[in-house]
Amino acid sequence: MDLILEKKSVIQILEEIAVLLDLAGENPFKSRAYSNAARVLETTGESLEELIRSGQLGETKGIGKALEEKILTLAVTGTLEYYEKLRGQFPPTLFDLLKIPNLGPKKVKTLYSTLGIQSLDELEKACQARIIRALSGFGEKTEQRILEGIERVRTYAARVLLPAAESAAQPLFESVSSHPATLRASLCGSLRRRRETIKDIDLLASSREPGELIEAFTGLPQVKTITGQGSTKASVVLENGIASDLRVVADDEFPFALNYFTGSKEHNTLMRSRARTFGYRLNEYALTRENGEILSCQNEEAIYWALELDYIPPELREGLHEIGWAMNRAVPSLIEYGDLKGTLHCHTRASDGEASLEEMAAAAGALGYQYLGIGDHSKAAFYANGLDEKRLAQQWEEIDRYNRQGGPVKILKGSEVDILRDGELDFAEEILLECDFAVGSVHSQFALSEAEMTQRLICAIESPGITFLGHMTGRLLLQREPYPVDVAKVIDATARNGKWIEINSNPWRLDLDWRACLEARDKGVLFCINPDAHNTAGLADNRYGIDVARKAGLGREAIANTRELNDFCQLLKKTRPG
Ligand code: DGT
Ligand code: CA
Ligand code: ZN
Repeated sequence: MDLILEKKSVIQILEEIAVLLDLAGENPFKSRAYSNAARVLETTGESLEELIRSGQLGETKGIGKALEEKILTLAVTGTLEYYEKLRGQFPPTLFDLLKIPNLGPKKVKTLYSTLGIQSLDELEKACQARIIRALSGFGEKTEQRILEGIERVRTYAARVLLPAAESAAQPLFESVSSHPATLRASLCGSLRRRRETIKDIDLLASSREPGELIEAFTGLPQVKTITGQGSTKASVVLENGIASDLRVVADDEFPFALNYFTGSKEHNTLMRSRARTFGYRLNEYALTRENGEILSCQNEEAIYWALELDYIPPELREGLHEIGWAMNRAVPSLIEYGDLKGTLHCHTRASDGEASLEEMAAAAGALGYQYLGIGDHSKAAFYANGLDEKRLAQQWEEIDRYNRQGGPVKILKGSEVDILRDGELDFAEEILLECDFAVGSVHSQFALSEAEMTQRLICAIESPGITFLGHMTGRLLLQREPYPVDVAKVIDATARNGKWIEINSNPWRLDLDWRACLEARDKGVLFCINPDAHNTAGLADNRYGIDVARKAGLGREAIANTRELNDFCQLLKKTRPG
């Protein structure tokens, strides 16, 4: 049987139907049936094809006859009249309101049915006119929070995650750099600095025939609309909605333009004032002496050297410590993409992962890793099919068997154990101490005060069995702000207890943030870069974690998992008492 929609899309539509039913003011049981069904599909290990082919779909707990039919229709035809009709009842811009934090379908329905509010702009105006606070169930505080939420939705919508920008940029860069009229080409801007989110793709090239390059760029198949076109610059919007600029300069200007358009703006400001201390003028075209004489620079390195600075890698150019480092010949030597010897915090099919132990291990081996730490969820994470003590013990047997047979990597036993509301852990201490490592993570009860959340995390990191906290601040980039927590205090507690800090490489998380890492390193804390992978492809996300470490200014020595297996295991033991 050929399915038009994959499981993921079916789940998404079921969830959307649940929201639409809430918006329509239907009986809450109805919408809960759809969100339950979505959950069930999400957590079952079996593929949608298998479920349908074996006739098990309708038998599955939480999926009745009516739902079975709808799921079948969706999967096979790609559409569902019931869903389309529901959707058609509301203006499409109304769904933007649901992206505002803490504004659920019920409140959106009130806004729509009592005031006819259909869009973010209309809601913003109503808030500014102080109309919203008068609605029942709202109030002055809610009104204020909605205004802040609208701001956030707009910022989120204006940016994309690094991997999305990277894969959109790759073909553009290849086309430009391989064009016969191109002398040199580079990515610039936030993408070259490896920022976690990106507004637009900045490209730079040098050429003797800029017009030809501009023509070729605007004519690329990925380009949807041309928003600006001159003789040396073009701005476009790509099919996927991301904007991109190409600038073309003369080849002797290339290093200066590269430096300027890589930024950041803050770094540029510091570079210009550094130039002024020598009586020079620096801009995007040249470095000039007071008498107008031009200092030629063949490449970017030469610009830094002309200003008596060490070369500064793009990742560090955020206007923080880098100029001071470069003046003192103290630019750190950063961890490189190939430096990891293994990784921890990966999931398998035992909880909410998609691959088996063996498949994950084989994929880790293919990346050149020597060890792979499995950290499936614990029982409190029931929605992720978390393991109880018995299933954990079974997994350990499986791991022992694997390690005895000898595969490409050594598998380390671990757990991603839920941190409960009060900071207690979901497994007893002796179980955690039997693991090779344990990740403590918050997956529920986010709405605590900063003091409570900080205490909760400190309590967890003080537990002898814990190696590090998973995704310490809980943020989801462009989706969810971090929970309120005093990161400095948690880092202090981590240092005091000889524990590590995770750099979670999942591109939605990149948590701990690079801005907070240096302070932790200076307190002597070690880091571990982990993909939090839920399938074999996810292991490769570690490159984004390495970007974070590089932006933080971390070298190989600060990262525990740059060590060979034996040294790494020694370090792991040091996180434990005794
Ligand atoms: P983004 O696009 O928000 O992800 O971040 P960037 O850094 O790519 O920013 P963008 O695209 O606006 O500009 C690219 C670079 O051009 C920026 O990193 C530094 C330089 N630049 C842009 N505007 C200014 C400015 O007003 N002053 C200075 N000094 N540099 C600027
Ligand atoms: Ca940019
Ligand atoms: Zn996790």
